[in-house]
Amino acid sequence: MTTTKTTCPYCGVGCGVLATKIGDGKVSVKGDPEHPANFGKLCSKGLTLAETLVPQGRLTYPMIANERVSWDAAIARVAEKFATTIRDHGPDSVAFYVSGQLLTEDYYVANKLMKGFIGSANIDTNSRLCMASAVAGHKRAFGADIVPCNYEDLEEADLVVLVGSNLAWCHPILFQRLQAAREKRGTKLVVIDPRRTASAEGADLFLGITSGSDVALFNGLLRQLYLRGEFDPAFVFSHTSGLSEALLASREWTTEGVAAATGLKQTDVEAFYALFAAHEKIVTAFSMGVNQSASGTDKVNAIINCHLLTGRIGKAGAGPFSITGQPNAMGGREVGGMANMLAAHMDIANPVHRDAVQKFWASPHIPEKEGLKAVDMFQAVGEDKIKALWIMGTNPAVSLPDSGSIAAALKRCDFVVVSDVMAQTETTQYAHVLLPAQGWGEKDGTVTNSERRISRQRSFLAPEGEARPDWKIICDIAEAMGFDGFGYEGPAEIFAEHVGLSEVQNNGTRLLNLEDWKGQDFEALMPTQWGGRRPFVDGIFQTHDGRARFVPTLFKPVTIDEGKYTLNTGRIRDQWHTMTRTGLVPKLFSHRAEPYIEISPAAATSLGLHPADLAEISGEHGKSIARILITQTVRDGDVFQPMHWTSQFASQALANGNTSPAVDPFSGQPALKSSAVSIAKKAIAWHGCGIALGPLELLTCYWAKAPLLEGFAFECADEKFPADWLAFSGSLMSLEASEISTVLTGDQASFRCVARKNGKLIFAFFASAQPVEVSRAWLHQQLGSDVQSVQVLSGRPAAGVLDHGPIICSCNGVGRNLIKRAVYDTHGATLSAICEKTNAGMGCGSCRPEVQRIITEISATRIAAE
Ligand SMILES: Nc1nc2c(c(=O)[nH]1)N[C@H]1C(S)=C(S)[C@@H](COP(=O)(O)OP(=O)(O)OC[C@H]3O[C@@H](n4cnc5c(=O)[nH]c(N)nc54)[C@H](O)[C@@H]3O)O[C@H]1N2
Ligand SMILES: Nc1nc2c(c(=O)[nH]1)N[C@H]1C(S)=C(S)[C@@H](COP(=O)(O)OP(=O)(O)OC[C@H]3O[C@@H](n4cnc5c(=O)[nH]c(N)nc54)[C@H](O)[C@@H]3O)O[C@H]1N2
Ligand code: SF4
Ligand SMILES: [Mo]
Repeated sequence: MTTTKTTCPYCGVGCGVLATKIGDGKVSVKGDPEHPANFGKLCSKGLTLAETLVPQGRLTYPMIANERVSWDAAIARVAEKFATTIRDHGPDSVAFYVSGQLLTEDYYVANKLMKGFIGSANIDTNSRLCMASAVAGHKRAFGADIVPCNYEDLEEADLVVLVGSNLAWCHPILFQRLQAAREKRGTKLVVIDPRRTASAEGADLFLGITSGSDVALFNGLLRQLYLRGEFDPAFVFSHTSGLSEALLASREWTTEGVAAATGLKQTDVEAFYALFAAHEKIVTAFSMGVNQSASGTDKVNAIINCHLLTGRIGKAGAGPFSITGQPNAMGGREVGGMANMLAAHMDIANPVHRDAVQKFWASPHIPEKEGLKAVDMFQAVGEDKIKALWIMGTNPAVSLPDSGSIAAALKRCDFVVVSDVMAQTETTQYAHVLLPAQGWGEKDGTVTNSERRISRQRSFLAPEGEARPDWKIICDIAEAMGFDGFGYEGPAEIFAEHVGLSEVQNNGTRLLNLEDWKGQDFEALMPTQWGGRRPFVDGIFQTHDGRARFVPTLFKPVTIDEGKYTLNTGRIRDQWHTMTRTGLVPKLFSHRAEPYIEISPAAATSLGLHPADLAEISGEHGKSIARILITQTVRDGDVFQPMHWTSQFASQALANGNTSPAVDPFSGQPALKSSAVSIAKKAIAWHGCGIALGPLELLTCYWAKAPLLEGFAFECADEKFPADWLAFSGSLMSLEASEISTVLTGDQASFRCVARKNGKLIFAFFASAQPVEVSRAWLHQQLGSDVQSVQVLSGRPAAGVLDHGPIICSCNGVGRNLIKRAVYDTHGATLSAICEKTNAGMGCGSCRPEVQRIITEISATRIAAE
């Protein structure tokens, strides 16, 4: 058995993974105890990586117009079409749309090809939807895109402020490090989010602000700190400039005004300001609730301003910490893979930089102006200004705002090339040419995590079918277009070139200098941070005068018309983006199996919505359908819809069908967290749910499906009753049954059907006029078993057997009811005791905040009752 040290391909924590082949082509995966990001731990997504290493659904050979072709033919076709388009319409008539999930080497050559050889800056990336505001904010304040913090800072801080970050679900291993530190040294935690997320469970202060009002809150903080003299005059004097302008911009933000703008209680605002004033070591960690906003860049700078004023930067346990989303969001920025960057932190606008990069590449061109940013790029595609588009490692038909217009643009485009690991995605369906890329475990290269740590992703599997590494595909096409400089042997050579470029024209002017990597054995690279242990430790920034800049920031409220709701979107604990990989893992559906939308009790009442109703969510241009989840965790005017579901798993669930393409003026990042939508109850005659072995196609009605170990679980609903329930059930069954039992009650309004084959349960279906009340977690486990049909027809376990209820812990399959019972049974039990007793939270630990919430809720009702 050989074990390979590699890095998790999901989030920006960048956990080290040990992958071992255990025979039969199977792989086992565990956390690398030596990796400094995770010290051996993995979250639910990392732990189930092995289950994604399956041939199912993979794109295994190149295709042109949906026909299998050879690599030579595919490469020739793409090269020829790009070359003729450039010849006929100029270099700006083509574009690449790439991804923070590419490796640094892939990204490097894609950028080199577009900027140096095609001669356009039309290369942008899904990082535009993710990190662009942080990048713009860093550049405005520090003169360069530098994240000044390390993970240990979260452990060394006395106060951690999470702004627009659901760290518990989106960066679970970092959250666990923070929780461990809190237990050890009592770190205070403030969470600022319009939703009371899992990250807010157990926080010292939760600020449930109005969507988009962060600038007001931090401008008010700046003003208060200044007025109270709680700042570091020596640091401000020696290392910054622009304070007076920033203070001027924040002068109107009295605590009262802040309370009004943010919808917070004045006492809560004051409590936050007092906490911030009282602690020296403060980390403000921020993520998409900050970046994905029409004032995203100002939000970033409003936060940084407060750290500059107090000199809380470049010190242990202190700093503004932008948490990156994708595994290589940071690496992509290092190689300049965005339309407004050059490479190696050099600037398009700087002629010296342009000249240096062009010489280094020995390239025929170097663009003098920025290219199109993601939203504008797709608009240009829709307007036929971009005629050839190559998409790599991202699924824009799902993930860009106003996805209807993205689909229309792709449909209209003359030539769409898609490199992906999967054959069928919302985006691959528009491809004229499909290029099979190697996935995680096959490909080889480097990624950089949120704390600037470069780690290796190493290959330990033979590629599936004819899949090739992304860098190789890009280089082959570059060569076929007649360009020199792409004849690399492998990623090591590309990485070495990237290292070399980081030194060009540097002389200490750019912190991104990779000289320490020079001459190192690529195979043996250890996870190492660039920029040293602590950027800005000397108070020197990368502006021309070495001073950091205060930026005056402007509060722009999110305005939503009367009667509409603010659509907030984001992530759930166990799914990754558009589900192309986590969608292969049954366990990862046990926590949330159906697209849903969170709404407050008051809003639900005013809309006549009841628990588990279906709602129609309508944006300016689109519509989606989701199950209603009534919860106190969202504000009355807000709804929250996960971004994950696609047409692979539900009939009409694209959250981005409803989002608006409005962008931040500085970063071009879309405001994905605050679109105006209408919500209405969907008129439904009947609701259904069930399980089925074998493939499942539900075409005619509302549906959602989730994979089980074998077969699927499904939900469905329709406006009209089917003519014949038995015939309808039969249409869902893909296996021939040997025994069918049914119960029909109440004048057709309620129907239950169970089918077996050779004594095994192969199908169950429940329908009724109201949302179906059966124990799903129990039902899902019965598929393929020899459970009695009468028991299944009852929809729940036998009397005396506990119905686990909805699954909270997906690692160990522990449901809510079991946890509740344990809490009732043991008055005053601690989180650890409940976890040990129920086995919840004993796998990856990501569900512990939810277990804690159950304990807290029950304790609260107990206290009320006592
Ligand atoms: N499980 C899981 N983890 C992931 C991913 C995944 O798909 N699944 N994706 C990865 C990627 S690429 C990214 S970018 C990260 C994202 O990580 P996060 O940014 O933590 O995740 P999100 O759920 O997008 O949004 C965070 C929070 O912002 C809040 N928010 C919305 N509007 C505002 C606002 O105006 N102000 C404030 N203060 N908060 C607001 C939302 O309510 C939400 O709780 O996660 C990474 N990790
Ligand atoms: N409404 C809303 N929309 C959002 C967000 C939000 O919070 N709300 N968040 C935004 C953010 S922060 C992000 S990062 C984006 C993410 O959105 P996307 O990037 O569109 O989502 P993924 O599902 O990660 O898409 C990755 C694609 O690359 C493929 N792939 C995986 N590995 C490889 C590889 O090695 N090579 C190649 N060539 N392909 C590969 C996968 O099969 C998949 O099709 O979504 C954005 N969209
Ligand atoms: S926290 Fe989870 S998803 Fe993120 S890198 Fe670690 S194991 Fe992977
Ligand atoms: Mo992201």
